[in-house]
Amino acid sequence: MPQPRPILLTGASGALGRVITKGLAGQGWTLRLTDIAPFPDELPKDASFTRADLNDGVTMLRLAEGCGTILHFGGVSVDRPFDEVLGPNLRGLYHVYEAARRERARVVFASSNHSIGFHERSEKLDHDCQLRPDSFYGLSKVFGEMMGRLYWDKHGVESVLVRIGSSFPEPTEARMLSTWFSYADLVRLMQRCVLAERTGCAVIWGASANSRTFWGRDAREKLGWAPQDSADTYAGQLGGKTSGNPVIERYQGGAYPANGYTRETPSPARLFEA
Ligand code: 15L
Repeated sequence: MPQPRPILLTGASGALGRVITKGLAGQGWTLRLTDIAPFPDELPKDASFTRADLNDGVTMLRLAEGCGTILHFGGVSVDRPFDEVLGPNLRGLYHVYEAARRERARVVFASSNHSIGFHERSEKLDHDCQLRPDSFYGLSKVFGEMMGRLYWDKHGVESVLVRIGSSFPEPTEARMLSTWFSYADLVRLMQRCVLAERTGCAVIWGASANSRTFWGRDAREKLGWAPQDSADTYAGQLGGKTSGNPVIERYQGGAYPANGYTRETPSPARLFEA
């Protein structure tokens, strides 16, 4: 059996990076971990860690040498001003894709629901819906998804673009009854992303099997993945846990669309305005 090619994981020291490291350790893969922050856990036997900035393209190329998959979870992961997002999420992403092109590696990109966050909660979206970012952070995820598209169309670099909902140990408010993505479902998805024969450029809704979901069709069959957990069991305790802010409650992205919002607060009569 040929040795599987190593996996490069960016953002390894972040919450999801740590979960993925733990989930993929001990399964026969060599893990190359990187982050701008130190790795806070004990390093698994089959992993190495390099502290690096995504802005450093030379180091990213070196880290990706020989890798078959790059799980790209690095960069700014919350709503921040444009200047803070620019380096890690745009230039850094370019470095990741250039490395993938050179190594003929597949990229799994941690996109976000904030790439479509200005869709109304009453809408049910498929993977090919219009992108409607709700923040500069969300806009950087749109950029990332389009980067994946460009590198597939132009260079045949495969991407799995995972629009992550809310990946936390458990849902904590009513919106997450729709958006929650359990850690176990996330890890199982990563395993399929690494193992799948062919993915092309695929969009996946990164959410558990929540019956209140905002999201419909995607490319999961291609990966052989289906979520097994659900936020439904939390409905009784979280159903009433809403914000009271009409902008937050109107849009799928929750607090992000409302942050810095300067349009008139919507009245019910305007709820379905395009
Ligand atoms: C995200 O993209 C963020 O990384 C995370 O902190 C949450 O805000 C999540 O989206 C969400 O929408 O719940």
